[in-house]
Amino acid sequence: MRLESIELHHIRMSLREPFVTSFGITREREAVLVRACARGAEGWGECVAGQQPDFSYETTSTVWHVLTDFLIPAVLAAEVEEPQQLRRVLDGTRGHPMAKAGLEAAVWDLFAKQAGQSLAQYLGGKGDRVAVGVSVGIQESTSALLQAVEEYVRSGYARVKVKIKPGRDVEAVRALRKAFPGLALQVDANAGYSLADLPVFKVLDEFDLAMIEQPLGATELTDHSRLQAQLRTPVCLDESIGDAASAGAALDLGACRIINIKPGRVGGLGEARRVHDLCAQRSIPVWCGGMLETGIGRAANVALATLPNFRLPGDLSASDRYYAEDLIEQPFVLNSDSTLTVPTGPGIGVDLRWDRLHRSTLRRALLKA
Ligand code: NPQ
Ligand code: MG
Repeated sequence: MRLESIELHHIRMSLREPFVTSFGITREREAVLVRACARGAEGWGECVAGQQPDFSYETTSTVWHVLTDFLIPAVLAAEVEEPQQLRRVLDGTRGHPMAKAGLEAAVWDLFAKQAGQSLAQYLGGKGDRVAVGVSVGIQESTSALLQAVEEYVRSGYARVKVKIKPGRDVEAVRALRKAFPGLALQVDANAGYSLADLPVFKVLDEFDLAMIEQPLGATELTDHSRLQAQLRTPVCLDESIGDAASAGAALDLGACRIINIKPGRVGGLGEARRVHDLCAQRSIPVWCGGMLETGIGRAANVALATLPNFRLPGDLSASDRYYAEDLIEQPFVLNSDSTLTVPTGPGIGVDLRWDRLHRSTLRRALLKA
């Protein structure tokens, strides 16, 4: 089958509140949505690169450039019989995993719809709910953090991840652990520390955290293995894992005991499933990360998280965690057991709100075969 057209929408959405991490502050979320059309059906995907090259080197501008000039022309010229075949076409371009993942996701959605299956089924997942948690940004003060976490716990999140950065770590986590003794709690440093900060991690190691996510630089696999060797708490890698090969290397080195899987970071749902399968073979639990997705990207993540080795709660919060008005008809709502319900309709199983999409759109492009 040949794809007939691919459309891009560069959007900007207002976040309910700014999201602060060790790399910066995000007030509004930009993203590029991809629509792939063939034989009267359409699929949607979301490129999760942000406005700045901070979490990764990609931005909405690099995604736009690489998609319109290289990836989309290559895909429109190719015969595609199943989404896994896209890899060969996309690998003609080096890097740019978030651009590739958004395009690939649109094709997965399209093929699942044509097969009359939900994306979860089509990927080989099982179950009607996935366990979720919430990611809480760095707050003004420890008391503001306690209050924010209190509200999320009250609204039903059974697992809380808090962002840390140098100088905003030990005191905050100590206060949280004291206020919420039994809470499943974990921290995410977004690569903000170095091995010289070992004393900080030694203190954090005493707070019974579920994991410490990406403490050191993205390329510092060796230092992560030195750190993990000195901690009881599992290290989880996020930014360091770019594909199944780097996941294998990290595990060979003992750099982590848990892996966070984000389709955007590893170049697509196909590669995400390969990282999942590799970790399953090695008895390493995985969970699905989040990138402040709209309902489109969130729905694909929820489908992915139905694979069996997603054994820990994902950063797959309800739509209203980030957005007052999500882009989809059926926003994701938190169930009382700290889960989201997996959509059962064909493909990603959610429908776009065109009125909201139009209001959020900064620019559009349409490429035809
Ligand atoms: C993480 N996400 O796990 C990321 C970091 C993150 C939910 O904690 C714009 C683009 C803003 C990408 C904010 C969560 C972002 C972003 C945070 C990624 O490390
Ligand atoms: Mg992270």
